[in-house]
Parts: sequence; structure tokens; C-alpha cells
Amino acid sequence: MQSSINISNSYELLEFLKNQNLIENYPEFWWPSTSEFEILLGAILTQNTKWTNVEKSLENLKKLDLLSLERLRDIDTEVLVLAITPSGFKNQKAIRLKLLAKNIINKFENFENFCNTVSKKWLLEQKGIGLETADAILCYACHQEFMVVDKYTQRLVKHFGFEFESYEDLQAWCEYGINENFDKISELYGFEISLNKLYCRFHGKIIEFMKSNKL
Ligand code: 39A
Repeated sequence: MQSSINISNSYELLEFLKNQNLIENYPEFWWPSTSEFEILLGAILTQNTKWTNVEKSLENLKKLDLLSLERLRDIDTEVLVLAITPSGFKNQKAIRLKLLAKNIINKFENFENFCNTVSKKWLLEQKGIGLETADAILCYACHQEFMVVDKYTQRLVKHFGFEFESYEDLQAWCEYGINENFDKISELYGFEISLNKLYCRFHGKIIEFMKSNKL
């Protein structure tokens, strides 16, 4: 069912969500984590599963001290498989995580360099990384100016009467409305906010809204 509230662009959607204080108890950039590396792992582990399952896998990885590129590259696959069992597709995800760690070390040497210089093109060339995962890594782990859009975003904007043929079209709609109205943003927030932080928080608000409103 479509909404009776009228929204004509993504800035108005942000305004609508912002007024509901959905992420007040979350970190500044919404995605809860102890490090950017943990965000990278979470972005892959969350594919095709619920976030609560990802949290269990991340706890296991922390206990095994696996939150580093080198430890992940070198760990026995069977140990990793066991640790990430809660988030499903355990064999496939374990192989892909180890390969990604190896490729990042070979190409960028360390995680900081990876975050500062990685491109979407390089991420999309990695096994198991599609558009949504690439954008989650770029936005939340690397703090680059990409907005993540997902099934929740698609369902929410459909509720307001907008439908898109592709991931890229939906993302362009979300980013365009924000950029076009960027002059109004600091007034809306009451402080200067970077485009990356805004994208992080906007997507976070969408997820939290959709989790508490069954649309
Ligand atoms: N689907 C999700 C999430 N749901 C989430 N949180 C709740 C906190 N994160 C960080 C990523 N993907």
C-alpha cells in the first residue's frame, strides 16, 4: 500500500526519517563496530542473513583474534568456517574472506592504504562482492562518498511511489536528492555534516525505520 505522506525526492525522505530520531542510540556513523576492519567483515558476512547472526560470527572472530588482514589470510579455513557458521554460507564466505584478505595485502599492503585508495571497480572484481557489499565497504569502512541502497531502501521508496529498474538508478535517486539540497542539510542537522556521514546515517535510518515498520 502506498503512503498518504507525500515525498518528492530523497531529501524529503531524509527529513521524514530524521524527525523520528531512529538512530539516536547508535554510533555517529550508525554501523556499530570496534574497527573499520570489522565493518569490512560485517559487510560480507551480512549477505543473505540477518544482522543478529552476523553479530554472533563477529564475536567468534574477535575471540579468535581474527580482526586483521594477516590473521585472516593465514588462519586455517576449517577454523574460520566454524567461527562464521552463525551467519550462513559458511564455506563460501570463509574462502572468499581469506582470498579478499590475501588480495588486499598483495595490492594495498595494509588496511589503511586499502581504505584510502580502493576503488569500486577493484572491489567489484573480488569474488563475492556485488554492488551493495562494495558500497557498504566504501561508505562505512572507507568513508568514501557512496550511499548504500538495499532491499529495505527499495521497499521504502516504493511505499512512497518510486520504483527503479536497477540498483544504480535507486542509488542515483538517493544521492541526487541529497546533493541537490545539500545547502539545507546543515540547517536540518544543526551542524555541518560531511556527505559521507550523511549517507551513512541516511541508510542507517532507512534500515532502522524498516525494522520497526512492517511495510
Ligand atoms: N542489515 C544490516 C543491519 N541491521 C546492520 N545493523 C542492523 C546494525 N548493519 C550494521 C548492517 N546491515
